[in-house]
Amino acid sequence: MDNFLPTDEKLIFHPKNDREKTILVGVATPTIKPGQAEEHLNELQHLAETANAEVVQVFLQRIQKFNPATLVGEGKVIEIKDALASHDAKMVVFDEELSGSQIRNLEKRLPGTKVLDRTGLILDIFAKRAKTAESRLMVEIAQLEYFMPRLTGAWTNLCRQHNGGIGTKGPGETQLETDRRLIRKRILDLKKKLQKIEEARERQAKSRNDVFHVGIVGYTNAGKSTLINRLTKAGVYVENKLFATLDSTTRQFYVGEGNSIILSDTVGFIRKLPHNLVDTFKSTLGVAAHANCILEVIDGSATDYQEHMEVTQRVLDQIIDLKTPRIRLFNKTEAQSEEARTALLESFPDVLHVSAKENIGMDKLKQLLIQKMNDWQEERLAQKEVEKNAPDGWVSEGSTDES
Ligand SMILES: Nc1nc2c(ncn2[C@@H]2O[C@H](COP(=O)(O)OP(=O)(O)OP(=O)(O)O)[C@@H](O)[C@H]2O)c(=O)[nH]1
Ligand SMILES: [Mg+2]
Repeated sequence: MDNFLPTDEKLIFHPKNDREKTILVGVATPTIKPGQAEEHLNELQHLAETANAEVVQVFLQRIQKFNPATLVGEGKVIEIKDALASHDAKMVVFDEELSGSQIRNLEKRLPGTKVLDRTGLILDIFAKRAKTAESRLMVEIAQLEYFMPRLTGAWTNLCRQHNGGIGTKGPGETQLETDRRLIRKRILDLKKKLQKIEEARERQAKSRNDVFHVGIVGYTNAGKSTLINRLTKAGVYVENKLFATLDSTTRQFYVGEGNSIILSDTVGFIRKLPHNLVDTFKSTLGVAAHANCILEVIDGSATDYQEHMEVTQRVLDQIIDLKTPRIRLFNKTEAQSEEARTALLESFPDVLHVSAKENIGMDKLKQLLIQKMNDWQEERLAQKEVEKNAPDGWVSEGSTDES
């Protein structure tokens, strides 16, 4: 069982293959603002290209409510089928999450087609990007949790025991139950291994307790890695693709007068990330959870930057103490029009505008970091003073190692 999903079988798009022709499908309900559905689909296209797919057609259906059987309406399924045939494509990706039965129904109506959703696509990218033992464990847990309720039809070709290929009938119920039991056990084993790594990370974080630690967070592609490279020459991989970074990188940033700050780059956030994925990735994001200050990078040139900020906030709510001091940056300022920049300045007068790529605003950022570091040092000194004067055995709330 050690290799339930052999490395290559974890990938839906195989890197060696030619780019796989793919059709994308988005659904806009009346609650979605005009333009928003198109932005979501653009992002899905970027994700598909990151996964090495060739997008041949994009559908957007406006509907009152989702069709429980196939998500989109019957007529749209027929249109998709015709489009798949005319492009000779064998893959369709939905922007919304599909249930196991929706995948089954769609595969029945679109024979010979791999049907997946945004999460499946993200997991595929994660599987390709995972480099360290820690991120490989996280990806495998997330994949198994995702595949378990979908263990049927095309998904079976991801499972070692069933090499039935695309569109073949799934295993019988008894076999499925056995598979699910084995997968649950595998997930538990992997989680135990991951916990050990997390504990080691926590010990490491505690051993660095004396140095001010800043976690760089933000939406995927905002420029987090470019920023850490700019500040520390970290040499982190940067690319105009989503999820370029999966493993966190930690570097020292010398700020003068014998002081250093620790900066950590983390995995980017994205909208519609299922809860279990955030949960699993808490380990990498744990780097941010232990930070003394959060540096949030926002792509100020993105038209949907506000949604990026909301998504970032929702993820942060789950992983950090909201009292943690925060610095916000609008990055890519040189790529914005004058009007867009002015509008941003009016709406967010306290947010710094920088360009990590063009080296704009870095001095101001450094000053701000030093200021936050000084505040933190002062607070620590005050805290130590309180502890020194406290009666024996009394420990104040803020003085535990977790702080
Ligand atoms: N125009 C412009 N592009 C930038 C700037 N900073 C970063 N980029 C570009 O934005 C893209 C993403 O940069 P990364 O640094 O990889 O972004 P990231 O936030 O680390 O992304 P993930 O690791 O995918 O979450 C790359 O093509 C960068 O060259 C900037 O200040 N201006
Ligand atoms: Mg990155």
